[in-house]
Amino acid sequence: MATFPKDFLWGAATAAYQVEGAHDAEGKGPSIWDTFSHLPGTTYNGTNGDVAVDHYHRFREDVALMAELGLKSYRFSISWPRLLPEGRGTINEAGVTFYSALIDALLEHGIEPMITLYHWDLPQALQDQGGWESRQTIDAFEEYARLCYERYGDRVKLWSTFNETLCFIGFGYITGAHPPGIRDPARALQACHHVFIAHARAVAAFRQCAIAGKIGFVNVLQTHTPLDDTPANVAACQLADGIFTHWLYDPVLRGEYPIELLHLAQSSLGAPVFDPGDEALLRDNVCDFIGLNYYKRETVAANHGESRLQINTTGQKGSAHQAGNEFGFKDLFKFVRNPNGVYTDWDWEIYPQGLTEGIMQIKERYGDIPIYITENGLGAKDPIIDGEVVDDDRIDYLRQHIDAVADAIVQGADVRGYYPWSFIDLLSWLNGFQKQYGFVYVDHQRQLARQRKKSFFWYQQLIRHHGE
Ligand code: BGP
Repeated sequence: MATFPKDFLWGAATAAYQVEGAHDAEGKGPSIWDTFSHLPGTTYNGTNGDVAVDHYHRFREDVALMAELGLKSYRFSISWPRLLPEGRGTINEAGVTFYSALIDALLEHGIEPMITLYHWDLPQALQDQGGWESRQTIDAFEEYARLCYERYGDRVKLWSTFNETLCFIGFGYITGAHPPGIRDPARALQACHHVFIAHARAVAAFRQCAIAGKIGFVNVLQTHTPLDDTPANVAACQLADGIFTHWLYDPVLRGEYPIELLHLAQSSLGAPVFDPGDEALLRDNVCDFIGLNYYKRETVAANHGESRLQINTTGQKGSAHQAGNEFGFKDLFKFVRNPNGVYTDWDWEIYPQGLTEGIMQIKERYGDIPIYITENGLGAKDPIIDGEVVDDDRIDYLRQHIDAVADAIVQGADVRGYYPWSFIDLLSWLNGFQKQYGFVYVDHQRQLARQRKKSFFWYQQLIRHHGE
């Protein structure tokens, strides 16, 4: 019997800001990433998505490559300020038409579109009015979601509301490395709560509009393991699970926060504050499916030192784990090097088994929820030999992780699709263009010419044989 279900979706993923470019074309409004990336010192070597890989103008060429690759599905995000330059109100029809044409091109090639409504590029106009800390952004998100359902709901069946609260709230409001660059845990919790409410409202609207499809949420899946079995490190690891996983999955899959952590947060930080009706909204609008973005596991130890919130954005191996430099929160936990681990140049542990373990942990806590692996991939500086991009390490990485998905399916998990990150080399938020993930190489010295990598042909064969 074949491991992967007959209609399993072999896909690939991208996000608007990282591929589209055309940052001010045809009526698009600025997003917080347009503003932030233009501030000195915010990104790797000042890179930004002004042009990115110009997918906005080259999407037909890119979709033709997706078809050649044999993709069954393509996950992409919509740029909110391209549709609604002010975040709400006036509609930019040129933006609406762009995604409509993209969807049609995908469908013509038999590629199922999977839309992410929010992959971090909030309209700057909404940030100026408080961003996710303001409940008005919840109303604006519902308006934006309804516009997308109205214009694309006749053709698109797979939708997710948000991508990775852990990253855009964590980096945006705790470490300050992403816009809006705030460092305040209480404000982070309140902003995050508003995201959950915006999600619930968008799910309710989806069901009201009777869209013939499914709607979910995409989260980071990061497995944690204690450095050793000392009680302090085991407790630190449980806390990391609670904050990085349960806090972010429970509200969208169970319709409530993990209660002990909620009480702890409210008593120590005074957040999140609920409005009347919030509890019912969460309870009544849980997801149809969950999207999991898996890259790495973290080894966890108790942290008796100060908070350190830097990550490796240079690709200089080992820098994240130098003594005293480890990412961690004072008195809570820190992420340390696993002495037996295999790491990428960005100090991300390569641990395929963690994908099986993580999927099974989700199944155990949340029951038989349909699962899509919405991101998974290797960030690397790919070797070029005689003009060919020979990304053997990426092939090894993906092969092992696809095996890990197969193991989870054999163990009874309902995994319905796998979307490597990324379809094409694109802008990494803080790491510029040097951290490559794609099946397709983009030559920045030759007018962004596309070139198939070795992994392209490998994945093409894998899809042809349905992963067997
Ligand atoms: C996820 C994001 C993606 C992508 C990926 C790789 O967190 O959803 O947008 O960027 O990580 O991350 P990075 O580019 O930092 O290596």
